[in-house]
This record gives sequence, C-alpha cells and structure tokens, in this order.
Amino acid sequence: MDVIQPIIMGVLNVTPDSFSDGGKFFDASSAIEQAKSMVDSGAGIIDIGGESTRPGAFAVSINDELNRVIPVIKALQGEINVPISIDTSKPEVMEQAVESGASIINDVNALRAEGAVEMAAKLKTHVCLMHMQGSPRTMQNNPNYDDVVDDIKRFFKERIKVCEAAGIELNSITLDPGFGFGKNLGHNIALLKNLSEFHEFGVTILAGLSRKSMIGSLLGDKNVDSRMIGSVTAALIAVENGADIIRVHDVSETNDAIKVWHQIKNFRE
Ligand code: YH5
Repeated sequence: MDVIQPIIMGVLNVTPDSFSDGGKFFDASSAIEQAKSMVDSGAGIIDIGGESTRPGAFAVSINDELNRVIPVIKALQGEINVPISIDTSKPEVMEQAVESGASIINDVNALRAEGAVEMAAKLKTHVCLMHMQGSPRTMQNNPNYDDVVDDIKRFFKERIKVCEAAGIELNSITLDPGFGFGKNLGHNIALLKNLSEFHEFGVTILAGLSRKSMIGSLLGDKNVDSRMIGSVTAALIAVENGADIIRVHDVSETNDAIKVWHQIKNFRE
C-alpha cells in the first residue's frame, strides 16, 4: 500500500446557532456521545468549535466561546483516543483549550489576531492555518482575487514566515484554502481542482467542503440537510487532489467513500 489514507476530521459544533446542527450538540453529554460516535465511524481528529463562522455570523465573546468549548474538551478526556482540535481565532480560547486537552489549533483566521501566533508558539501544538478573505460577517459580499490560487499561495507564504519567526516549525503547520470563506463558486471550484498546488509548501493540506453552500449551489440550491452525498463526493475529489485531512460532518459516509478509494488506489494485480 503506497498511498496514505487521509485523516477524517469530524466536526463537533457547540454553537447554539450552529449552521447545520442547530445547537443539537451544545449540551456537553450529547456532545460527548456525538464525538464518540464520530470516532467509532472513522474520525481521526475531533474538531470542536464554539464560534460561528458561517457567512453573516456575528462575533462571539471570549466568555461565551469558553463556556461552550471548555466543558466539552474536559469531558472528552479519557473518552476518545484521537486528537482534539480547537476551532478558534482567540488566543485566550487556544490557551484554555490546550490546557484542557486539545492538541491542535485550527484557526480560520490563520493566527492573525493579536497575540495568536505567540500563543500558538508558546503552546507548542500543531496549527492549521486557513485562508479567509474578509470576516465572516461580510466575506461573501463580492469576494475578489487576481488569481485565487496564486493569491492564496502568497498569503500562505507570508503566514508561514510569520509563524516560523515566532518559533512554530514548518512540520507543525497544516494549510487550508478555506472553502467558502470569501470565495464565490468559481473560486471554490478553482481551489478544489488545483488543491495539489498547495503541496509546494511541503506541509499537509486540509479541505473543508462539508455541507457548504458550494455543494448546495452545485445541486441546484439544495438545502443544508440534503447535501450529504454532494459533500462526500467533494471530499473524495479533494482527497484525489491531495488533501491529507478532510473536515466533515458525515463521518461514517465519508469514511466508506475513502475506504473504497484507498483500496482501489493501492490495488496491485
Ligand atoms: C474549514 O473549511 N470551516 S466552520 C458554512 C456552511 C457549512 C459549513 C453555508 N471551520 C472550516 O463548517 N476550519 C469551519 O454552509 C473550518 N476549514 C477549517 N480548517 C464553517 C463550516 C460551514 C460554514
């Protein structure tokens, strides 16, 4: 077997207004059940987020975010045997989350908040740097690029430089082009088709396409509850194009698709 099977990052939302789970997993005990079920279904990372970053969302206070994520991270200690990532842009949340057991910082803002790079360096965890144009509140109002792939490469080059200067090693970095974060459908498709180009930085690549509006658009504006097969299909294309980690809501279904892909990829007559 020469091709490596990608890692599935299972999304555990703990936001009351969470775009797709409607706050279902906000209470810690059901969040734990959901996390365990995702691990049983093949998740290799559990990503916990308490800050809504869907398009149009307002910012969340530090305290609200801490109150949502910290009890869940603490309760997961000893309950699951895979790394926990914290989906946050706030240094205070990064610190408490890592002290409570998280070992990956997943930042949709690529550590651009004041003090975030220094905090990540101090905590010595793995980091995922995601590209976003604008802020969640306004990012889908006319996103604009000269060349979406080149522009995002330039962004990654600068963020890697800043991270390395702060003492974060290259092998502790994952890059993510940030599907849907200040991108129109054409931008998202260009990024998916050219995903392998981001391997030029020599680090792992993460792709998060699950349930996003891109999938809804490609299916003739299907609503979020009807995007599972479209999401699995997009995840598989991302994997074929070099994604090392895929961030998904539907872990079991995505895992089946990847298992089939992986065995066919490595089959020798
Ligand atoms: C990501 O891509 N995304 S939170 C809008 C949707 C559906 C889903 C309109 N955190 C990413 O999942 N972290 C989020 O439909 C992320 N990469 C990384 N690294 C947004 C989300 C979503 C938003």
